Amino acid sequence: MSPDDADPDSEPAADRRGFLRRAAAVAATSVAVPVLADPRDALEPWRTQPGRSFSTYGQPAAAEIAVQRWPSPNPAAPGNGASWSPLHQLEGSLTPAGLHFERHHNGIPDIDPARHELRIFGRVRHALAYTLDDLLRYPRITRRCFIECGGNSNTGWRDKPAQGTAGHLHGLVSCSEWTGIPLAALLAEVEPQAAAAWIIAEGADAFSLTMSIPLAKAREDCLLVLFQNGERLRPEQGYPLRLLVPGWEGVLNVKWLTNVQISDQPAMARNETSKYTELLPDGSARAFTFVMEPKSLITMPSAGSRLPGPGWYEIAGLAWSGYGAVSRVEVSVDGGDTWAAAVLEPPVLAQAWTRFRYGWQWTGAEAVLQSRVTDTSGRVQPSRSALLASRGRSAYFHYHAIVSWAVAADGAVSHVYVDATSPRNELDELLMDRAWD
Ligand SMILES: Nc1nc2c(c(=O)[nH]1)N[C@H]1C(S)=C(S)[C@@H](COP(=O)(O)O)O[C@H]1N2
Ligand SMILES: [Mo]
Repeated sequence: MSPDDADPDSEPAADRRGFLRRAAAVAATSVAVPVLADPRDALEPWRTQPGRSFSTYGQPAAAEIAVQRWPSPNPAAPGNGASWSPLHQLEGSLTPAGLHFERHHNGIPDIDPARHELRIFGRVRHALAYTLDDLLRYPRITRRCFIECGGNSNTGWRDKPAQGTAGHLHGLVSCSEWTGIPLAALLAEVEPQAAAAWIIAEGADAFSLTMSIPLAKAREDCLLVLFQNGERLRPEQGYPLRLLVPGWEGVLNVKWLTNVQISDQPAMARNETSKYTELLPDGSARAFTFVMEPKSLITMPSAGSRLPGPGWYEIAGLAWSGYGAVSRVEVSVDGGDTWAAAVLEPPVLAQAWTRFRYGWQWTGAEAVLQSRVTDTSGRVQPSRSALLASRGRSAYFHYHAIVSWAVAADGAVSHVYVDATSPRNELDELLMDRAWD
């Protein structure tokens, strides 16, 4: 073979033999098996004929078809429920659009974008209506942001630890790259009056979700979203237009956005009176609990999986906070007795998911895995007993306590509570039919 024939991608044969020797040498500590024959000798059928041709819109590999959202088993009414994102089967810190969690109160409207309008009116100098074509002419920005339902993780309030996968228990949160128009740009056009203090956003679905948001937040960082992960919004996420309210409760992120009324007071609509208000232990009630607290959980390994045997594992998970960026994640493998810093994988952005990783040598003894996040505001994710003490037993929203996964001697991973006040390992079945907001 002349040097001219050399394929720049192939290693010389001598190096290849060296590689095989080295592979056999590391096999003692690796999870892989030693290579006994040259792997290039046997050709699989897919190497002997041309592959499938091109497609107009790509789909996941056939062998990955089981990676799916988990829809509410018992919708309370047509189109009222949720589908949980399979957090335990995903990697990185962005959610594929097709696996973004869903929460609708009355289904997904089939909106004709040519007839959809955004109207901004109320306490303004100029009430204005925008078509989609109008909106598509404005300058845009892109940012990563999580959206988390205020009811996410709320099986945690139950007396016994619900058994389910990380996605089934905590998957009403997702993180996307959103592109759209800063709401501030359109507010500058309509010119709110001096008395204006709130915006009241309304969706064009049959539920007409109506939510009040302080005008200061609307001006600060709210986004009129047109694109999600590079493509136009999915119908499930609010096509053709949704409001993004960074770091605040999911319900405020009004989908299929059509009306923005500028007001001097909040609407006191259903989801800010009969829902999203909670009695505290001292008898007072809290309302307008906008910001999502710092939260983290280990997604790998997590409940429902089984470690194949003692040895090396990478513990990995997700952390986020509505108050800013993640500043630290600690991992415990002994139920919270000792903690060690996890590695944060860039980018580490405000109000976005941060992936954390931690190397662990499992001896085969029982272990309890936990993660704990601190955010840039200094807030720390609480233990379950601390959260229960501050929020009482009437709480339903904003469960963000440390999550504990127990690893049994046979490698089986389950959900446990480790607080002194909770019965450890007394399992509850997973009943999620009313586990959203
Ligand atoms: N118009 C409208 N907007 C809506 C809802 C709805 O039912 N209708 N559900 C809200 C709730 S409770 C949440 S948690 C988020 C969920 O957003 P997603 O379905 O894109 O994940 O949308 C919010 N926006
Ligand atoms: Mo929600």
